[in-house]
Amino acid sequence: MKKNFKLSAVTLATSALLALIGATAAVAAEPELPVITQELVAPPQLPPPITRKTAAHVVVNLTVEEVEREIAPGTRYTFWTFGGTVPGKFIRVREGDTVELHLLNLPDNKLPHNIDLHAVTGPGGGAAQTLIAPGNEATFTFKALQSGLYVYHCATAPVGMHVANGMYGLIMVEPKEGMAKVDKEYYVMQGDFYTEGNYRAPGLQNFDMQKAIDEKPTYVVFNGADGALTGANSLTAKADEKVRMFFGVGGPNITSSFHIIGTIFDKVYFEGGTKYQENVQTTMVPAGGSAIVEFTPRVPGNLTLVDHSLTRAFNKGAIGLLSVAGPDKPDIYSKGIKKPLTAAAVAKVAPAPAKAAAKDAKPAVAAAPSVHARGKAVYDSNCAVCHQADAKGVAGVFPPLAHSDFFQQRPYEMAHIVLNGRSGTLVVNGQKYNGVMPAQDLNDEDISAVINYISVELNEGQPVLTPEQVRDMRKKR
Ligand code: HEC
Ligand SMILES: [Cu+2]
Repeated sequence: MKKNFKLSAVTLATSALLALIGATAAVAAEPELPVITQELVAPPQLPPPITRKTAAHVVVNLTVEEVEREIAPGTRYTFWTFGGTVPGKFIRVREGDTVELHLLNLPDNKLPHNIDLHAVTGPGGGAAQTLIAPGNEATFTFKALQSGLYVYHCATAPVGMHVANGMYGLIMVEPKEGMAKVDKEYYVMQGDFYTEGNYRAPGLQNFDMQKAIDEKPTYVVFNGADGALTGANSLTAKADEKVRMFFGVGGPNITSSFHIIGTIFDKVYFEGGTKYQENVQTTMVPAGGSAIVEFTPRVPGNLTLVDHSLTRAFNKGAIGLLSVAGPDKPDIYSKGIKKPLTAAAVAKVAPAPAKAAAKDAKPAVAAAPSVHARGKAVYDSNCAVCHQADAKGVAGVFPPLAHSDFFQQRPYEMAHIVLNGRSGTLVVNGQKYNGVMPAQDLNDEDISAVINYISVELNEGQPVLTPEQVRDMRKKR
């Protein structure tokens, strides 16, 4: 089986080479290919683009290392790695190259491991040839027949566990004509991790097989740790530089909705293949898959890498930063202005029902809906952040303002709370609260409008307050 594969690979390679080189076909067959040793660097860095125009015999020495290190600040985990890093060391070859892969399983490791490269044409992708116990070295060769960005991973049983512990990386098979020049290249992979303790629970955490089977990751992170690409580890670029990111998902389970907040991908070589889509916001990358994204930051500041399945980003670690340096460009991105709404501005954007009624009505009648609109605007921009957009609150944290028995008992007194803030215990609809509501910096009209809005629209009550009454309350304070 192995022999057959090798034979046919050589035949194919020879004909491919001849086809490529055409007239200058005096070029040698495989045994005479120049031998190059693959340079291995730690992610997010990777070997430079290939400049040679002919095939080579590339020797790759990958060492499996089982290492204990932080998965989050103060949380340790035992990773299994290709080359000591998660993701494993990036391999970069050229279409038509012969790759001689050496896998070393260090004597101090506890388990057998192997490698399956998706860039290989042949059953198992090298898994059988490289399955070795600690203290051994395995070697096999394959011809990189098809260009693309491919995932490699350990394929030793239980495979899901080996991958979940960090055993994956990327191999780029560059097309024969090479890749377009860019200013910066980065290497990022997303992976899901399953620990017995909760997210950021301190100490050494064991792998949790049941959580893995249930596909309920404790961590979803870039480059093997919460914070691997933030703070001092942030990626960097200058405005107007062309950035290429080789992005992969090791998994074992979770598909990424890969997005960078604050930029648009100029090009996405989706699924790591040879075609690209332009002007993309978010690209979906499956477990065991990849994408090459290219973009050009234009203005200074932080771009944020996320899995746009956002609780993974904000609650499981899938966040990275790319810090962009350069001068401000207000024509592309301005700093913006914020100011309170005036009654006239609100009247302009008053909802349709008011307009219909106002058509042939007297001004006095039209005033009520605009006050209502103002109350809603004040609510949306000042209260909704805590009491929620639907005013139902958050049980035990922020009391509801809609259907609040507390509010309904003395609605007019609620202006005191808005003016002065409130803390201490309080019971709304039978639920106890003990929070802090900060005093709201609003004028008399706004306070009257928001209280009347809450009373009429959210509690089936009457308007209860005029701006003058609020002004009097303010004086008494
Ligand atoms: C920063 C969060 C926050 C904001 C913003 C906020 N509130 Fe509150 N609010 C609270 C908390 C917390 C309580 C409960 C305080 C306590 O436990 O004593 C509360 C209580 C109240 C209550 C009494 C309880 C009830 O449910 O009837 C009213 C009325 C109220 N807020 C109105 C408002 C209005 C109107 C606004 C906007 C103008 C607003 N709040 C903005 C946090 C907030
Ligand atoms: Cu393994």
